[in-house]
Amino acid sequence: MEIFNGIPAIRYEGPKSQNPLSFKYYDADRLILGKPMREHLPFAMAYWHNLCATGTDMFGPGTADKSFGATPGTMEHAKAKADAGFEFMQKLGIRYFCFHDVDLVPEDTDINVTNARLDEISDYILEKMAGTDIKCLWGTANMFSNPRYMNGAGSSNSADVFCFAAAQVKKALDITVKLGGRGYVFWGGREGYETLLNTDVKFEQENIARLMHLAVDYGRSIGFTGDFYIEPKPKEPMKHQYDFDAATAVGFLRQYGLDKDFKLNIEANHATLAGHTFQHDLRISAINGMLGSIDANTGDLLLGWDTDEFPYSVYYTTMCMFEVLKSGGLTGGFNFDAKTRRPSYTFEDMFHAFILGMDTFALGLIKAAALVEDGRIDAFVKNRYASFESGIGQKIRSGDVRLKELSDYALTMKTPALPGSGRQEYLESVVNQILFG
Ligand code: XUL
Ligand code: CO
Repeated sequence: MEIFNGIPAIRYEGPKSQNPLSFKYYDADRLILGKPMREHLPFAMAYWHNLCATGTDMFGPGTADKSFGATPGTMEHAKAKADAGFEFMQKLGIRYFCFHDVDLVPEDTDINVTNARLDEISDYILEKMAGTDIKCLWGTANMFSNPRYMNGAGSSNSADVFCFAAAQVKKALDITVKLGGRGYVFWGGREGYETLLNTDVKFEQENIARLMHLAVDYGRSIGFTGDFYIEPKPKEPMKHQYDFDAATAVGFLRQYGLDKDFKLNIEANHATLAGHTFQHDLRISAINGMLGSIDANTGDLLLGWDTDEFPYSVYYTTMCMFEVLKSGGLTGGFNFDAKTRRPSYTFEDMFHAFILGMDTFALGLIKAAALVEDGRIDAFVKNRYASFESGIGQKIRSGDVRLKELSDYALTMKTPALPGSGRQEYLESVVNQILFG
């Protein structure tokens, strides 16, 4: 039975098309730097926003009907959501999905019942996957909504709650492996604190690392060969979240010996909440060999919370794809962790949102490839550090020098020349020329 009646499969029609239900830039087979767009951009649907969220906010109930013809809270509804999701992905040509355990099925007060439901729905989803090219990008456990996690999961003060977190991680890993997931995410939803007056930060961080080690051991024992990811976020829901940003997460993973199994899942809106640009956190991840996957969305700098909007800024997606291309691509993908605005409550809006997101990333990819091919930016950066290519600079790089020698060198110079213009305005105009020229 068709759920999104009247909405056809979305096709590429080119930038001149005025058909709202068509791609203007995302042309799956088009080669960019020798690789088809579909391979550069493994897009994923976030089960939670697309199939579960109705637009509820602090001030009122949802506006969108996501019952898909079934009664919410039932297994019939869980299957209807899967039906809707697969029809949706197929109509858009999206090849991956991401899920939390509780997105798939209603949670029971008895975790054994919830787990049995997860077994049933994952059988059903496997059947739906067969004969399509749709795969699981990553799975995760929701360890932040249930009141038991009010003080965190791995970071909870309660050993019993820690065990529940372990049980959810174990089951979510089972389901991720069953569905062939490429990755497994830890977003530290409430892994943080409100006040130091009641918190042992060192103990909590060690416990989070313990939970992650246990997850890695279990995952590898059941044949999970993919990457584990931390998804950094500085605040919200907690005032202080431990995985503040990419740099913090890299340090944490190294400190606790988790860096061989983990990479980062960088979300644009989380990076800006941390006071960084999206591309900053991508770069920090990439230079540490930990750029794994991306939660593709955008925030609103005027609002300053996690608005999870569909990406619409070609400037930002260009900068993102510039980082991704230079890092050699993702092992994960681009998960639209994004939701339609509350007044965009119709099925058609769900399609418009994904068309917007996919086209914005496709255009960003095209422009980023043009920046790479143009070469002026990379050449400028390389040249900016040219003083380290020879002479004293080269000696510094080779480590073949002592502080006194550098001091003697400086003293004979008396005063150094200025370091050369950063040419920021010129470089920004190069970007504009590539974007709009
Ligand atoms: C919350 C967020 C999550 C994670 C998965 O801000 O981004 O949806 O992506 O738990
Ligand atoms: Co996210």
